[in-house]
Amino acid sequence: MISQWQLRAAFAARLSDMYGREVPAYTTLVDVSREVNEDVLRAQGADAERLGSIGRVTAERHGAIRVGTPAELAQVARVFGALGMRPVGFYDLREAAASAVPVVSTAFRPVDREELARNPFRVFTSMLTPADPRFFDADLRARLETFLAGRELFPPELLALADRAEAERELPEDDAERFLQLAVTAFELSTEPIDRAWYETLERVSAVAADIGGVRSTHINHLTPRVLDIDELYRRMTERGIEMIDTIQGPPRWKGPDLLLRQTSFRALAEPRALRTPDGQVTSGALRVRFGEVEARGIAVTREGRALYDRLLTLLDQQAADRAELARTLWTEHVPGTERELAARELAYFTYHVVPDRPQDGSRPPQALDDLLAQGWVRAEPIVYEDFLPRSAAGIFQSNLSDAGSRDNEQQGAAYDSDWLSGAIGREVLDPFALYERQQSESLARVAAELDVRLTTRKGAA
Ligand code: OOG
Ligand code: NI
Repeated sequence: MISQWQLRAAFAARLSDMYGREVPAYTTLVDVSREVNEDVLRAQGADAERLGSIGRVTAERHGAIRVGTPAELAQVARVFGALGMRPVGFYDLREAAASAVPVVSTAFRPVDREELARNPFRVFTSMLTPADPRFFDADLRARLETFLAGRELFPPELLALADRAEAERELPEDDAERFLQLAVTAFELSTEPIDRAWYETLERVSAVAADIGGVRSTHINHLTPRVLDIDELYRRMTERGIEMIDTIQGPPRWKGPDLLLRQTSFRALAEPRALRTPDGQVTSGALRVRFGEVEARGIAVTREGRALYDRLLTLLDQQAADRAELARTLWTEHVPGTERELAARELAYFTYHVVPDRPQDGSRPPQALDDLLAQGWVRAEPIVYEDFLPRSAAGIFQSNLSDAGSRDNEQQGAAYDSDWLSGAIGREVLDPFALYERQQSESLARVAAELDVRLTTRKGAA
């Protein structure tokens, strides 16, 4: 029997092989990431593994896919459900991007600590919003919805196998093999000729809309390795002559702990695609949609920590000066520079563990978490951020569009939120903060039980 996490790991590995054949620059990105990670590990030793073992980090990938309708998203949820991945978080990129990015997104990922440690594969999944009149008028919306309703992204056999794997949490070897083949194929770039006139109609609104609704299948848009020093990665890729987008999205490089997520990418490459012209001829054209992204992950922040991050971004937006320099200054001024202080001010999430060789002089442990930490009874381990950032995602989308597209901001946008998405796909879209919070409070409960104390934190009882 092949268990869900084995299916997930195998799927991620096969997708990586396929994407490497499709987009060779991705293989370069993976190679350079591995080199950087090895160098960081050599230079920093155990510290380099504070946010994940080198085994996890080396295998770690996130993918990005884009679909057209709630029905398609519900099918995606079944395929990833088979791999033990659940929808987490709601990202509205229509609001986060200045240019036309008419999608809302969630991320499918494992949620349990052990599952994440086994294989943390996640997929940022975006869904087109044809009902949003800022992008699509009534006529285009109707044509788009008809087109989307007439295509099939996932064969019924794949969905049936997925449902079985989700219900039974494993598959017999032969079925697992079949499932993996069908699942990987579903995300392969199709060779079917694209209706050029239709694609161009959508492209005038948004290149993202064309990539999703202009073709009869879906494909992996990018696959992202994790790197331990993204500034160094950026430098080495540039040195190799690969054109990177001009920024690293997310928090700045600074002296304090790594927080949240930093991402950058190389520019989308022209790929040959078959196009059908209005007179029915098939010609060979080229489309630039798929790119290579890389990320560095930091500590998960609490709601308060996130509010602070968003506030600093707003401050940054108000300035025209050198953003990178200013971001560093703002962070140094406003963000605590140590894990201890981040934890004490409840800005970031940690798990707490009783130190096995704690003082054994017969003294009773204190009740305050601060004291337990200071006196060496308990240590704190940072919880890694497993999710995404809407502004960064919008920046990544945007920096890879050659044209801003068109949007009519006079129109009232169609409303979508996390609850809507849950209803549309028939599964609860989970709140990432609640997931981190639970990990932290479970660890505190274990500490309290092991030491037999009534724990107090700065804000009161734990
Ligand atoms: C997704 C862009 C956002 C990320 O990691 O934030 C993204 C897409 O291009 O489909 O990949
Ligand atoms: Ni991505």
